[in-house]
Amino acid sequence: MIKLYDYWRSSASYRVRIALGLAGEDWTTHSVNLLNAEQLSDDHLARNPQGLVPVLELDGHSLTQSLAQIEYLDETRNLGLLPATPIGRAEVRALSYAIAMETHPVCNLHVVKWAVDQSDHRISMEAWMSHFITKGLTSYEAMVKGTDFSYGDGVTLADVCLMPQVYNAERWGLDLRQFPRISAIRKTLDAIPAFQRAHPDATVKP
Ligand SMILES: N[C@@H](CCC(=O)N[C@@H](CS)C(=O)NCC(=O)O)C(=O)O
Repeated sequence: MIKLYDYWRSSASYRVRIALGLAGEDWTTHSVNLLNAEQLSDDHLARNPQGLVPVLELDGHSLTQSLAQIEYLDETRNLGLLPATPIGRAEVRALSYAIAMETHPVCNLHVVKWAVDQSDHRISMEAWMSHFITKGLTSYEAMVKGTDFSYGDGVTLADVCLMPQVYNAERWGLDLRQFPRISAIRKTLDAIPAFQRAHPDATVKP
């Protein structure tokens, strides 16, 4: 059985849950409670020296980094999350990285908490999140290359990265109506069972 070490509200874990669902795989969830710093326990550091979730155990391997895990699933389960052409793959990766490598890392809890502490609380967590998520989604809105999906006519890696960021945006109080293209894509993705099953509200909590 596939094992996913995850945390229900972790965006990176949410991405992998979507990909597992798209692959039609079943998995067991092993919750790593970030609020109790379980990601820094000896057991978890042995699984991932970076002290991050998710960790995915499958096919006799233990994988870290959500995009690496998703690309592994894509290649071994033929999910078609990346287009067939080099330019298509470059464009989908650009959308995916705009979320996963620009927006998400600066909104990671340990980053934000450090900024709040260092500023003696002159920076609030809400203001930081709102600033960086708005910046990230504003760029994404201008970058999308599809109407119902982020790119073309089907689900790609970009959509898998987008939905957890949308969840996070709403969690921090952003009004998504300012992003009409993202809102339309979100409506399509909300109707897909793999996206529904991966949603934090449908997931095992610690
Ligand atoms: N680039 C990594 C990011 C993973 C990551 O940031 N995970 C967060 C949860 S979404 C985490 O474990 N944070 C723990 C912490 O901040 O201490 C990936 O895509 O897997």
